[in-house]
Amino acid sequence: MSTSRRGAFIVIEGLDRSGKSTQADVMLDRLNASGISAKLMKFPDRTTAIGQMINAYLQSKADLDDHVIHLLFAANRWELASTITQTLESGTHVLCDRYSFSGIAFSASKSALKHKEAIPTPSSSDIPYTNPNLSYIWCRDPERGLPAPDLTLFLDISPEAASARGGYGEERYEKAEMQARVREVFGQIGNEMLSHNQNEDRSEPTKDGAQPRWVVIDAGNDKTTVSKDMWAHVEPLIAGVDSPIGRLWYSDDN
Ligand code: FDM
Ligand code: MG
Repeated sequence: MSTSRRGAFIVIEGLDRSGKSTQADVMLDRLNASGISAKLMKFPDRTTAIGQMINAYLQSKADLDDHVIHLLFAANRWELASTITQTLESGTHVLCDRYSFSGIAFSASKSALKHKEAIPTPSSSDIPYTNPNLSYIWCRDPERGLPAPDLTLFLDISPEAASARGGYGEERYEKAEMQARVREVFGQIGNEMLSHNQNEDRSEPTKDGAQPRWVVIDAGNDKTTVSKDMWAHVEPLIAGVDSPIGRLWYSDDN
């Protein structure tokens, strides 16, 4: 790889039990087996002091206000943002299991969604909202300016198919109703990102600074098919990236 090229920042997103962690491991092995330098990161990173607070919340050992836990998840990314940037600049690819999109989707799912018409799955609209203050925009704001992924692979699976994979665990958000709502917000994020996919020149930030590459992968398929589908989007990036690292939802004028 030429020294002027940086690593690619690849995020894997999706509901619980969509296969993110499995697929991230498969991809890391594949890259490393080809002698390509790649680092796997995961959010929440439960090893830091902030991560331990998040862990206690998720395991219901601590109760926190919905705004507070949202900001802790975002802070957990900000405390590792320089590690991401430095790793990419050293020429190593970063694979990331969950990122800002989970941060928005899980918190905003506690609130009513403003743009209902943009949401593809109205299935859980009868579920009461627990916190009307966590608007989509409020949830997105603390993520603004974080290193932007070059590619986000959204592993899409219905909550029904996900729970058929052995059920959810014991953690706070691992409930079918919440997962259905989270999928709706992921749909809204996907629409927002896909609307930028028209912009072919990815070296230029889009109007609101979002990096547009968002790809939906059918995660209901078998493991090998999913890996293959994901790889088709990753392969063009493994020679490295020429453009500077973008910033999420960021532009100079706001
Ligand atoms: N989660 C994850 C959030 O609510 N916000 C975030 O910013 C992130 C990264 O934490 F339910 C939720 C998603 C999931 C829980 O994640 C723990 P893992 O991937 O299961 O550890
Ligand atoms: Mg989990």
